[in-house]
Amino acid sequence: MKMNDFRLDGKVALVTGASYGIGFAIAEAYAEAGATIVFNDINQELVDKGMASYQEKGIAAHGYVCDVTDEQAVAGLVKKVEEEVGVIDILVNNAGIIRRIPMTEMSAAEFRKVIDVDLNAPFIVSKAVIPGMIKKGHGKIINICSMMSELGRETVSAYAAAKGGLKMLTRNICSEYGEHNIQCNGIGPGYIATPQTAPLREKQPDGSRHPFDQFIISKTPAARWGDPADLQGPAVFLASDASNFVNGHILYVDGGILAYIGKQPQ
Ligand code: NAP
Ligand code: GCO
Repeated sequence: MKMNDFRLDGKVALVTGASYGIGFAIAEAYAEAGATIVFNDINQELVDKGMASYQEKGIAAHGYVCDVTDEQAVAGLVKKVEEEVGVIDILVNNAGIIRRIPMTEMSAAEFRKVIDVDLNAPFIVSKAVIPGMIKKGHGKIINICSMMSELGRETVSAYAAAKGGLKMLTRNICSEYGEHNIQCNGIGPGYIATPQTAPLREKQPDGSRHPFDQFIISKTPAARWGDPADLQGPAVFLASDASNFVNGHILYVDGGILAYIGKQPQ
């Protein structure tokens, strides 16, 4: 093994939904490792916001507006990227939403929307980039899974169903395209401080921590929320030649949550 195996020089990386949050952090690390960054988001305002953030970091990213649930739009995005930037070597299916609603109060439309973004879209985008990867003779697909790929909790039925499905889609892409030197793995972040989890960390009127915030601290051996930067090293590893024989694996980056029953009463 050479330390260069962890580099991404000469690679084109598409990170979906990467104007901010986890996607942005992963793209930033990929740029640091030498990759050319391509990202999309759902509207021009977010893409512009993302472009400004990348420029602030000295990253010459390529940003595109594209709804990842729209198969035609995704096909058009991949074609445009191939024409303007190059064939995609690394895909991170990061774009995602969550709806926290008790199942019996959730409409089928709300359930379908979460499944559409968090599960159907990774299928759609992966299907669009795999042919180019086969032609190139290599490819890396990284699906951003979740604790909810393994565990349930109240109010996140659609999200857990989607992220559980994404774990198995990861394993199936591995099974179907491994012979083309395409590795498909997942990253399962623990509880990470981003806009998506901001409601779970809101200070209470009396200035105390949100009950869920306290709950997560008690369930995490690291006794802290994760930062998007905690995901950068694992994401670079799974996008690099250093992981060419790692396939179909979900790498949990959770501070130990999945290994821990929770802080016992003192
Ligand atoms: P976030 O802050 O909500 O960012 C998600 C990004 O995806 C946003 O830019 C969002 O745009 C974009 N997006 C949503 N729907 C889209 C669509 N149809 N087409 C294109 N872009 C779309 O989330 P995050 O916390 O960074 O999470 C990123 C990924 O990690 C998600 O898949 C999430 O499920 C997963 N994850 C998060 C955590 C955590 O604790 N934060 C833990 C485990 C897994 P909008 O701003 O318009 O919504
Ligand atoms: C929630 C949180 C989690 C995190 C993440 C944990 O409401 O439980 O949003 O789902 O986003 O998926 O891994």
